[in-house]
Amino acid sequence: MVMGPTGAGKSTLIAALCGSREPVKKTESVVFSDDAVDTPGETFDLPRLHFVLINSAVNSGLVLLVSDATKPRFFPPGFAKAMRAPVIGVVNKIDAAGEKGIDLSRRALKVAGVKEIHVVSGKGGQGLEALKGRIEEILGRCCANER
Ligand SMILES: Nc1nc2c(ncn2[C@@H]2O[C@H](COP(=O)(O)OP(=O)(O)O)[C@@H](O)[C@H]2O)c(=O)[nH]1
Ligand SMILES: [Mg+2]
Repeated sequence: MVMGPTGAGKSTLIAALCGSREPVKKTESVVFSDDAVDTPGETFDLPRLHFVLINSAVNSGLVLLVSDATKPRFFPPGFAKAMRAPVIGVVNKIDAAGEKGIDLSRRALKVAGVKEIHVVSGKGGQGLEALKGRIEEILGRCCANER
């Protein structure tokens, strides 16, 4: 399951990890597919909707918490600890971010209680192989079908 602020690149990241060529559209609801559970950023941006994320994640084996390094924002302290599944932090959009943004994103994820952090670009492809390897280690697979 993938969660994080609106526009952080969550849907683009799922498409890149799973080799989808479909154009990425705005995510209007929690979308359960064979590959992953994608979530609208609004469920993250509005703290009163955090229960949606926590409930939707109960059957997930892994949560990716995505931070946009071009627009780093702090997460609620300890947010990751509300999840039953292990949480991997993803610093995204490093193709377009500077060192400072990447560093702030890392710090934001740490404040959220995340221990393991991957630094990637869903669009440019940097870091995706390593992230995919970790997902496979934890879940036994990354995507439903390698396309
Ligand atoms: N530069 C850059 N832009 C990205 C990256 N990933 C996504 N975007 C752009 O960020 C915007 C939001 O992406 P989307 O995947 O819909 O974000 P979501 O709301 O988190 O699902 C789109 O305009 C994407 O093209 C990335 O790795 N680098
Ligand atoms: Mg989306």
